Amino acid sequence: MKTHLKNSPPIPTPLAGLGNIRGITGREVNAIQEQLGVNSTRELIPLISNGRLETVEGLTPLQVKNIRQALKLYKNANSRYLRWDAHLIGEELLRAIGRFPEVEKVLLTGSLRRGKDTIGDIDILVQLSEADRRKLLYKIARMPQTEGIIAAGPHHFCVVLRNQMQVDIRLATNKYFGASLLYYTGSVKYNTDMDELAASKGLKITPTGLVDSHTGEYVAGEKEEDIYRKLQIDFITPELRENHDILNAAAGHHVPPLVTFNQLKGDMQIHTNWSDGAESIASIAQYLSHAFPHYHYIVITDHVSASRDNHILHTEDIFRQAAEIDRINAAMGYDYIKKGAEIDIGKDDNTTLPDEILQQFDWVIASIHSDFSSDNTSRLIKMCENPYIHCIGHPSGRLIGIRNPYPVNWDEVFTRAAATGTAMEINARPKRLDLNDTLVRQAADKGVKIVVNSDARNLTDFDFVKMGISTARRGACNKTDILNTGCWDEIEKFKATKQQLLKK
Ligand code: DGT
Ligand code: CA
Ligand code: CA
Ligand code: ZN
Repeated sequence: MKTHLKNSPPIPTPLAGLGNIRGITGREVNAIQEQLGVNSTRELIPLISNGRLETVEGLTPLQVKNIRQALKLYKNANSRYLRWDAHLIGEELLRAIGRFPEVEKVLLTGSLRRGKDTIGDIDILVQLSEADRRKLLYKIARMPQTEGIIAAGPHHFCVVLRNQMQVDIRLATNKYFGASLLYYTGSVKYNTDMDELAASKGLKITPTGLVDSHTGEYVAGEKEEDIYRKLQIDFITPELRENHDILNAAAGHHVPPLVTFNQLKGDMQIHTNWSDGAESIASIAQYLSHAFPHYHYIVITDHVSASRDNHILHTEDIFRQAAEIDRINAAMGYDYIKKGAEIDIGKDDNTTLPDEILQQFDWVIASIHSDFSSDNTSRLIKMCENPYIHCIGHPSGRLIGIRNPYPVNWDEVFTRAAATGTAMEINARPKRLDLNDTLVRQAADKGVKIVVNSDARNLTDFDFVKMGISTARRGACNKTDILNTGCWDEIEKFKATKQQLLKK
């Protein structure tokens, strides 16, 4: 039975799932629905580019621009997965498939192996004998993760998982495992460039081997390295395969050495239950000293503010927190835990805490947590010029699939950061990965030091740092580009240099 409340306006039928699209108001939805006859989210996506959005009366050009932006983000978020989510599922599949006795080797390929921020589908390469392929197909079909097999050929199974993720499983024998690994790691552009290089040497790269382009005779293919050797170029690590100049560097034998996770000496952005984290300082210290034994130090950086908001450490409490850190360090026998803070960058380009307070900390990160649409260049530069701020947190402000980065003149910001000795963060939270690979490279080229942090709120978050390291590697960073590969003495030196630079 339908009833209408007296005097209230008719309630429009909501578009299916439309409540989920961030950045489009109910009023805008109604206008679009009434005037364009659009009735589902699916029908909204073409409006990004078909010009019909512009014909809707009552929408200003700015509104149209914002709606288009929101739809683009929505479309991307719903067609690609965050790398972290795909990584967890990919690793689970590797363990499951690797346990089948006929499987000789199994690895991730595609964008997941290259370490992209977002992943379209999971690609897996399995080595086993040709005789065992049918058996493997049956076993994969019966895995608890599998919903169904979409396609199965002699070299390839396409699987849909119960979570609706798609997985391409390619099959190879030992003879051409390396060739398949190279081919299915991609990217497509990289494969085309490699093809050109091979052609110039009378060779051709195929998933079943590097072959002579005239006779088709097999030349190499067991290992990726064998193929690079035959092409007379340096091996190119998967994270660098989307880099424009990498083939030239490989031909000239100057592929840069890249930073590794084991080189990290500490995590420099950690939240505890003093602000918005879930864990106590003691349990974090106990966990990290066992699970990440190569860390020499960790920096506790709760949100600190003079306001009394929830989930923020009030300035009156920083001394109590410091005393707790001292107690735990004393029990551990050395200064493992450093006293840091993450502070907000104010709207007026100022810090939200006075210098007298900032000076109390071993490490201060300044981050933008408000005003995400204006140009934030001057806010970031102002932070670089403060002698007590050491690092800019999640500098671009993007949230993958949710919010685009705010406008910033990066050239100016990185120039000032380098001149003032201010570090830039790679915040490794899966939705952030901020700075991204390209900006990291741009910063490092200017001489800006990069800090890779988990920004953890829970014990399981500390592993995010591994994704942050991939981003650094995609940005071609080596150990010296990353500040937290240094021991604490080097961090103190970095801070002292900043003081010196600002005195000049
Ligand atoms: P994604 O899935 O969108 O995150 O990105 P990828 O790179 O994983 O792309 P995907 O899954 O379509 O294919 C995996 C790799 O297989 C790709 O990076 C390179 C290789 N590949 C796929 N299609 C082609 C093609 O048409 N030509 C060449 N040369 N390689 C291809
Ligand atoms: Ca893929
Ligand atoms: Ca694929
Ligand atoms: Zn933050």
